[in-house]
Amino acid sequence: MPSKPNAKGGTEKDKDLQPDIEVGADQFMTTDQGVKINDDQNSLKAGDRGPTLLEDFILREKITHFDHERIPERVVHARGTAAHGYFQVYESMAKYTKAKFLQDSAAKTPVFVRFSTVAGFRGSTDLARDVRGFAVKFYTEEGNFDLVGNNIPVFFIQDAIKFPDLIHAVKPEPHNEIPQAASAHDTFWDFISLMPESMHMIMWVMSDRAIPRSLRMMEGFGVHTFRFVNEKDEATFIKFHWKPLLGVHSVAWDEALKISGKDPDFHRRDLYEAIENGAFPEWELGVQIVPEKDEHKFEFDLLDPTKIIPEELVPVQRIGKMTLNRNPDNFFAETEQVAFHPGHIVPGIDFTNDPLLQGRLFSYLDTQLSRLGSPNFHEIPINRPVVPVHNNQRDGHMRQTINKGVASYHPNSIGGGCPFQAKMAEGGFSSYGERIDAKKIRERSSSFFDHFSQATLFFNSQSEPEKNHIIDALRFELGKVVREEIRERMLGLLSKIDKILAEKVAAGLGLKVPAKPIEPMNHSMPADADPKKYQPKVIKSSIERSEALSMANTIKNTIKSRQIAMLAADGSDDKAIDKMKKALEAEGATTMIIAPRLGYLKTASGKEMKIDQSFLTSSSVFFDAVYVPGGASATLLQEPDAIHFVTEAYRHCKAIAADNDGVELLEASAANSKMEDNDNLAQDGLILNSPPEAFIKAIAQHRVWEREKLHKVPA
Ligand code: HDD
Repeated sequence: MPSKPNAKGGTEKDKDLQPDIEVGADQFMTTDQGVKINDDQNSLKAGDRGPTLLEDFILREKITHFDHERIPERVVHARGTAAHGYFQVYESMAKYTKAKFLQDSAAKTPVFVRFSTVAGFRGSTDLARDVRGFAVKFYTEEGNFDLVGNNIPVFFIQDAIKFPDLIHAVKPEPHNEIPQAASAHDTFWDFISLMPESMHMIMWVMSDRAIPRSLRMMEGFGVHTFRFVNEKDEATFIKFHWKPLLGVHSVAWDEALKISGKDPDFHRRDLYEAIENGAFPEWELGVQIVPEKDEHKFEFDLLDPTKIIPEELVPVQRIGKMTLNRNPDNFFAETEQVAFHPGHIVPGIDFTNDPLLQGRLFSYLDTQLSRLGSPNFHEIPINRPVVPVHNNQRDGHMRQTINKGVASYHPNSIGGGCPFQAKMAEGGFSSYGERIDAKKIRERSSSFFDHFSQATLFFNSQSEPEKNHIIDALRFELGKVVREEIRERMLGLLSKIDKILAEKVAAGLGLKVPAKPIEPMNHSMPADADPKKYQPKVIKSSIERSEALSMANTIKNTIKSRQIAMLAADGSDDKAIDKMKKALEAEGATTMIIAPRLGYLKTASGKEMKIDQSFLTSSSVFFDAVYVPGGASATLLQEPDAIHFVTEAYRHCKAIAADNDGVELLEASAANSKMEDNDNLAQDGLILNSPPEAFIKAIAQHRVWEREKLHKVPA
């Protein structure tokens, strides 16, 4: 059976990790050989001022280990953070799949999830404009299943052979290693401008999806079409989705830039603290199911990873829930050493011929060999399955398993034929018997040649503020490109998505949209190809808008785990603070007192109140909303940082509440412009002298993006 929580509420995987956990508390310090150390302060010397002796095995061991502490970072997705948890299916999916972890709604399957950015190095900022990796390792009773996805449902390229080109283009440029964790440079846009197949993904990456508010507030996607296979060996096509129960939310670009400087670990910290505070992030697993007979029913190819299946065509069925409830004990041992691989599947799940997926099936095992240094990386505690492993793989660097017996081959008679193969009825994996009758050919199917219709669908599905953010992002990114011909090529491609989009971007760049995109438009073609045959196909999508594509339509009924700043100083109204704090915390939010200095403040009723952060150590960009109680306006108005705090929160479209003379701080800030000529301030997220409920409602809206119409960020 899959794991049931053990006595301490842990999963099978938690139990499996127990023997490898080391705690030094109340223990003697030892060498790696277990010898107790008497002096860890001084090396062994010939006389107290003499040379250090080579004989000092304690010194040598310690320094040697230190010298080898680093391993290569991931070539992509180097920057990441992870958490443990479990997955539970809502009801049996036996009709579609025999995968055991999708059968029993009482069973909890342990998971380990790593979120990441793609382009930046290990130490880069969390808030870079980038795709987020969303990799889930399910430790099932039939072995590990890895769903190695992203927070964007499509990809830049259609064939894995282009992946090294894509990554070389986006990584810092090779001559000067600039810029870090950014796509806003010539090599990236040079490549993209020659690859029209990337246009759909570009729309997503230029949207606010690429700057999430929190890793807990983003969707996840398996991207490729996979297969479910049931007991009768019947297959269906599947797209995997993760839907966050907190909704899908992002920060503003100006915020992202500021957070990158003020707290580059913002997402990592947010995930860690949410879990420590018991606000466990949750996602529902969704699937879009397409019967095999419908494979060719769509105006796009199911095997093309640059396409979604719009939810209007095939709804997403929510089949289970994942909860992340435990932080790793050791970043290196777990988060750094975890090794995902889309090729790790279990009976009941299978691949399709998506050429991007097929290439990935080679890459992951290969990259782990150089990153983790040995074919035995599956034995590292975080990677090993919760079921026993028996096979004839032997030896290699760092082998942990002590295989008994002399027969390390199959068939054998000496070992009684063991380990033996499992029949399918015994859970043996057998690949789905897809019929293939084909000529070997190095080509791309013409069914992959529509590069614009879904880019247009995405753009059309966005709210006005979201569209403006895409335009701003493109102006920024292309504005950082030095070579003008690259900008012009991009404007040509953008005009194929939406004329107004292209014109607005062009205006920001001081350019005109070229009358005709530069031909041939597609450089991703074989040397001998006829360019005419490789031109993108123009298809009009049967769907003009898709609600699910806009974050404006996401869940906005909760403030769980949101961070609220309360600006206070000596004299602040403690009763108002307590009332607001209680109401916000009852809804699952976290509050912090921010004041001109650290220490304690004296409240209106003479009490001492602990200050959590000062204006110097904190910033409005770390918070979702701001509250200014009455009582201390005279002091706060003397603090330019307090006024700036409110101005910035206002310009970043956040909910702001104030009571009594606290309102004066808003009047001294950028919010004042709105207050002069607006009698429906609550709609604008400004909650004055109102009960906490009104503030809670406003915070749940996440942002009042409409504010940008009048007053754009930056603050
Ligand atoms: Fe990949 C890592 C997701 C295309 C080659 N990839 C990696 C990770 C994620 C993805 C989430 C980080 C896993 C972790 O946290 O350790 N990759 C994707 C998605 C793709 C995709 C959703 C397209 C749909 N990737 C892709 C292609 C190739 C690779 C086409 C190569 C042909 N990816 C790798 C890799 C990495 C990797 C080089 C680097 C580190 C690692 O594998 O473990 O093998």
